[in-house]
Amino acid sequence: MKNENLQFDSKCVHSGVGEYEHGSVVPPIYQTSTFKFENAAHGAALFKGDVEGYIYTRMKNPTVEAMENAVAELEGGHKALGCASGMAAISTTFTALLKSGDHVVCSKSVYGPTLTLLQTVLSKFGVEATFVDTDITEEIEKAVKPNTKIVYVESPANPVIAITDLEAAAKIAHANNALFVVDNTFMSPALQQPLKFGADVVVHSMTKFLNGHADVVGGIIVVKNEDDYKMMRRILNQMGGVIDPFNSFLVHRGLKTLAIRMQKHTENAQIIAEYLEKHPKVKWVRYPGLKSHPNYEVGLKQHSAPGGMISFELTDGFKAGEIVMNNVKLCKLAVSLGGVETLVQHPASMTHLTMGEAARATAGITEGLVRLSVGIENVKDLINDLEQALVKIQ
Ligand code: LCS
Repeated sequence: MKNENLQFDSKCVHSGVGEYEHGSVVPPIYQTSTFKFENAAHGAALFKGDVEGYIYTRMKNPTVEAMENAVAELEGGHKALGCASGMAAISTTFTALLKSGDHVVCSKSVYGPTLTLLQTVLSKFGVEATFVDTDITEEIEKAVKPNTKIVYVESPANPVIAITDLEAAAKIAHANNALFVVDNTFMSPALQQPLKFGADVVVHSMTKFLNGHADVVGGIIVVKNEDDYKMMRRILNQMGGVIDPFNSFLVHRGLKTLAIRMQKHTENAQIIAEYLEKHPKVKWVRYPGLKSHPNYEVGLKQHSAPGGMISFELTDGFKAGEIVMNNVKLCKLAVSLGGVETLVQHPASMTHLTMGEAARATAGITEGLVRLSVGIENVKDLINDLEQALVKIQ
């Protein structure tokens, strides 16, 4: 049976899996840096591209390729390129698609290092960026210029959970001959597939939901056609930020439970978001599953469920945030997200520290904002833990 005829949860289990020696049901880990040629002519033919095969793991490796094929299939893309981290995927994408004199329209609220990459590294090579609230579609329209080559968004965005209308953003990008690139880390293809809404390239930090077990750092770029794939593969090979076979194996293993994990993350997060929204110590909650989310209706068009990420602001700002973070016991105080365990963090002093206070303020990252990556524990235990921490606020 062809995988394309399968439902998404079945695809999670079977994508990227082929036939292996000894009847192994999972792809073996080809933990090798290089591959032996049959003879000189075979080596030459491989380098010329006249025959299919493996040369060197930075260029191509069967374990990495199996995982890449799985993610490409789940995102509905043509092919994918495994990278050493989410930032390697993002920096490789920008390097491959931009040249000096080009302009990028980017969400104000994105993962801090993505913003600083554009501001401090790519700017050195003559790339200019404008940061806008992409969840307000007109802001994208206003920011686009004749030299805009990429419209770049995270939706929902890290950490304010802003939702951009993907279809509308894609239309604006394409009307201006620009590409639309989406970081789909917060939703994963189990809940949102941006290529269906017009994205040209999808990137992920696989460190998060795709792997799902907080034991891998990895990234991926998903593309729509063979020409883009070949061009990106060349750049990734030259930049060198590839993922290794063992981490690819772990991600591929994690993918098998992606659908069921995302379902449980969502179930728990919805209950917790509703609990927080009613809590007297909580000023506001941002969660795509709450009607109070300003782009709740946009979310319904493009994701099948609201996911596992919540942001909230405590009534007493920074100090109260500190009390909650120092008192949670089951929820771990740690950055990163998307693992089976619930993590809590404070963006202003952690993930978004490097942006600086002014950029945080314009991105809506208030000093008392707390971000919760809801895990798959029993939700009663999570609420008990949050409650005993919240009551400590005077
Ligand atoms: N994109 C998003 C949306 C992210 O949240 C992150 C990391 C990245 C890209 C970069 O991925 P990495 O290179 O770490 O694999 N986000 C983190 C966070 O919120 N806390 O720690 C890392």
